[in-house]
Amino acid sequence: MKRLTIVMCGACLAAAAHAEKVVQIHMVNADGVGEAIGTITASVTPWGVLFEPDLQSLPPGLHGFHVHQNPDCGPAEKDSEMAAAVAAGGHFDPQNTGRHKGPYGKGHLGDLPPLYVDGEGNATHPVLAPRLKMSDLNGRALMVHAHGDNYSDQPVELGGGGARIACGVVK
Ligand SMILES: [Cu+2]
Repeated sequence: MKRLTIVMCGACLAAAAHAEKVVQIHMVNADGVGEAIGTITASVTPWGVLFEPDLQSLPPGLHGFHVHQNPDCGPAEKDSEMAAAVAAGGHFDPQNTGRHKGPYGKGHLGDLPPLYVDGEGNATHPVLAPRLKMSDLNGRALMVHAHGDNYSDQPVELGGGGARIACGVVK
C-alpha cells in the first residue's frame, strides 16, 4: 500500500513538472543582469505553449518577444561594443531557417507574439505560441525587446524589436 502511494506521487510530480515552467525575468543592460521584474509562466495547452507574463517596470507599449538560443542573459560584444543579453544568441531556430517570420510563419520557432505592457509598466496579457512544445524551452532564454516586432529581417536592427531589455533563463 505504501509503495503504491509513492509511485502515484512520483507520477503526479512528473506531470506537474512537464505542464508548467515559471521563468524569472530580469532587466538586462550592457553591464549585466539587473533587477528582477517578475515571471513568465509557460504551460501546455491543446493549442500550443501559453506564456502568461506577470511583469512590472517595463516601458509601456508592444515589445518584441522571443525564445533565444542560449540559456544566458549576460552581455556580450556586438559591433565591437558590449550590449545587453547578447550572450543569449539569436532566435531559437532549430531547423536553421534563418528567417524571422513570426509565431505563425515557417521561420524561427522562437518567434512569439509581442508582449503588451500597459501604461503602468505591467505586462499581464498572455500570448500563445502554436508551433512550440514545452521541451523546446529547455536550456533557452526568453527575451523582451525595446520595441515592437515587425516579423521581418529588415531593418536589420529593429526587425525583431531592437535592443534587448529583459531576459530570463528557462531552467
Ligand atoms: Cu529576440
